[in-house]
Amino acid sequence: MTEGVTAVSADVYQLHMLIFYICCGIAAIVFGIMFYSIYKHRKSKGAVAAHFHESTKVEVLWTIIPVIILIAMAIPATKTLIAMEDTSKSDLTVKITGSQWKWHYSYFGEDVEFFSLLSTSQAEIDNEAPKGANYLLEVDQPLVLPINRKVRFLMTSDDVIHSWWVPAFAVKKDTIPGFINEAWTQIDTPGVYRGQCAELCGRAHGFMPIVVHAMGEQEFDTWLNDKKAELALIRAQEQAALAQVLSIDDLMTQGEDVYIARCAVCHQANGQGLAGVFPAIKDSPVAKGDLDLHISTIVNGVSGTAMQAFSNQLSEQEIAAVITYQRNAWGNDTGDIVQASDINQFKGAGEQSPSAEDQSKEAVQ
Ligand code: HEC
Ligand SMILES: [Cu+2]
Repeated sequence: MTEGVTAVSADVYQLHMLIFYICCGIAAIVFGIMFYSIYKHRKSKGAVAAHFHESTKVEVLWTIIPVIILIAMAIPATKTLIAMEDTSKSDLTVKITGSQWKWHYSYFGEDVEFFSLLSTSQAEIDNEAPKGANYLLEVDQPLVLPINRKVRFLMTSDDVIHSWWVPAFAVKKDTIPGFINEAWTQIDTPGVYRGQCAELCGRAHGFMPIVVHAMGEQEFDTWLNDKKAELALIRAQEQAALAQVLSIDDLMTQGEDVYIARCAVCHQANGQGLAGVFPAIKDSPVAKGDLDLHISTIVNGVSGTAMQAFSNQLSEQEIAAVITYQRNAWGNDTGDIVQASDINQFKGAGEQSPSAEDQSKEAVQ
């Protein structure tokens, strides 16, 4: 157990040690008396057992003493628990969304949001390269937080239950689909803190770590402004990409990158999926068949399955590239080329005609 870098984590640590020492004390007294009695009054010394029943004095004592000990432990424990739940008067709110298998961070009212994905290379995982110091505990984009400010977390999930756990903050909270949990932290020391998903959430549960960069307040403000500018630029580039027509080679290169980063965890790098769990893309009827169904599968996902909607996770350009890649890699060879504008058009058409969900709602009404 770590003392951590927040007031709450220090309290939790102290509480743990206090109760641990109380347990040790009780054990020493109880076992001490027991072993002493066994030794001192042993049969070989001619000890004769006393025959008596009911001693009100002793019974009252062995009820009252533990009750006092329990109350003495409950008071500090309750204080710490109440402090952990008190998310009021926060300076910054970050929404954390878990999904298979990555974290999404969104800074409230700041127009800054991004995904945070495992950055350990597949070669390290496959034992083909030496493992780095932060093996499976490193991400492409860490959560950045200021020190000395109260940060409130709102936690939810897109699919199954995950749990956001950073031991140094003593924050460990389940993220539950359709439900928002709250937690908070106020970090004392700048640094890099690592954690993991702590709820068994499927095949790549061990591959969705958490990394938090805690920095000085001014440094954080600068970072936030830079990030805003960076994201605005990316959005502008995405807008510009809608008008671009890329060659099949460019689409295949970009598509392969997107596929490896975002799809291979389920459908596998060789496109062959995992039998019975994740369908193969090689020779897939979807990847070789109707284009609209293929686009829809990625944009809208397949509801009720692990195939999530990538509409808000990838840009139109990235979706176009990965679809082109899937339709032409591994001998799929359809020769189809999909451009960002096609994806944009598909999304636009979807907005005009009522979706399947709306239709079913109407049917119910
Ligand atoms: C978390 C696991 C997961 C990830 C990540 C994932 N998929 Fe899927 N995908 C699935 C599952 C499960 C299905 C089967 C859905 C069903 O039952 O129809 C599927 C189905 C598909 C299909 C239809 C295949 C067929 O023959 O039925 C395509 C195409 C596809 N995914 C493309 C993608 C692309 C592109 C990406 C990355 C941008 C991706 N998937 C990422 C789990 C995943
Ligand atoms: Cu998880």
